Amino acid sequence: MSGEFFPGIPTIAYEGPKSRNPLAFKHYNASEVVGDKTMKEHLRFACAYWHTMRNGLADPFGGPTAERPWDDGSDSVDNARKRVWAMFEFMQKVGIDFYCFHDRDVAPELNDLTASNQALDAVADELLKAQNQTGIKLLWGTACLFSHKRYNQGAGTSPDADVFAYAAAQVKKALEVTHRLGGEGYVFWGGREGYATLWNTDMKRELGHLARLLHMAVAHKRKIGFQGAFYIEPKPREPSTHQYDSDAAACLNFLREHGLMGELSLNIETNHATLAGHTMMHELRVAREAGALGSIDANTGDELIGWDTDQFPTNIYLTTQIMIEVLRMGGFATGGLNFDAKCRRESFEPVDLFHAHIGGMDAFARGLKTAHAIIGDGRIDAFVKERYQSFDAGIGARIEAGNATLEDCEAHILATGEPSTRSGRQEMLENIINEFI
Ligand code: XLS
Ligand code: NI
Ligand code: NI
Repeated sequence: MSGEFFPGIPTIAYEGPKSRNPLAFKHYNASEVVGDKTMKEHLRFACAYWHTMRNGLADPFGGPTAERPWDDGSDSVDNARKRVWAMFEFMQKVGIDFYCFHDRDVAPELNDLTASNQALDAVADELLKAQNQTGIKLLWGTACLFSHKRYNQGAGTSPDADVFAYAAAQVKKALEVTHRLGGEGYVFWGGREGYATLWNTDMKRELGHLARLLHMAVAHKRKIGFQGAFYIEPKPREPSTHQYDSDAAACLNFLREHGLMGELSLNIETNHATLAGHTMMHELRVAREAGALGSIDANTGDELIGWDTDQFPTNIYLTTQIMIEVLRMGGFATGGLNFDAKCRRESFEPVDLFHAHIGGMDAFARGLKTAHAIIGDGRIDAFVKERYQSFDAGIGARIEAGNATLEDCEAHILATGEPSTRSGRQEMLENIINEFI
């Protein structure tokens, strides 16, 4: 492939921790083996089409700043086709093997559904060509059900059945295109599936409709033979006051209530965890322990700004915690680490896309190695195991097995007296973690 879009920027190489070259990896060494797999196989990085190619970097106080010389700014299909090659040149140079997109990132929304679908097909032809030429694959696709004016009061949860039907038609097409491109997954992020005020909202009906949309998608998936995974992505608010998929626990409850458990797993995003008032590790743990951790949107938020600022992850504690949860679930199956992240408005040059992704990849390489070392060391796991050992025998084992009654517990305490509790040792454990970072 020619270096037409990012001239002067080489393919990014691993140069090791002593390198001072900003356009090199210091820690991410794709072929290096950590445990049973290479870094590349563990991390399964993906690049987000919407941020990398389509985000002009505007904020609520100012317009776009991003310089993207290959983009003529038009909504033409030709411009959309050209962007495909800029995206793939970028991914090849930075060494990322997967990408993710919304229907409306890759192709323009035109006058009606037929024209929009045709545009999407035309760009999909180009994407397929680029995939075949480079070996880059689609991690997941999705439909944008939140930008167009018609979705101002939601898509699957709109009070208007015609809007629901439009959203369903868009999901149908996006799913078919994802299937055609060999996508390994498909994401449902309920961009505006929530409410601005309860005074105009029938919450029960809206939630029922959202479940119908997902059941329709599951049925269509079977019909067309799409083998990829379905994910639901929690986010508590923004743009709505409340979004129904507010966190991992709420999503799991929704899936269980509507008979969708097993059909969808979760795509957990760091900045959304922050907005929900949780740590990323909490969200991942909740999803993993329900057997429903599917994929990750790897970004981070600014703790001082209450928005989904979608920054690149550079914090080693964060990436370590994430990789501990990923390793404990036995690694990704169809999922991966999708950089759902954008450069800052101040970082508007094309080369900044490289610095951003290099930083995220290096941070995750360190997180992977650190997590692997912590698990291998075993002190944390041994501590946790020991902490619960009173449930391994005696009254504890009977409680866990469901063989103890309130009377049994009373009899036990009458015989043994006041329990002697032990320290949780939080500080000691935090010190152990710091030995590895
Ligand atoms: C927005 C979401 C979005 C999803 C895909 O906050 O993170 O980008 O990942 O629709
Ligand atoms: Ni996301
Ligand atoms: Ni987000």
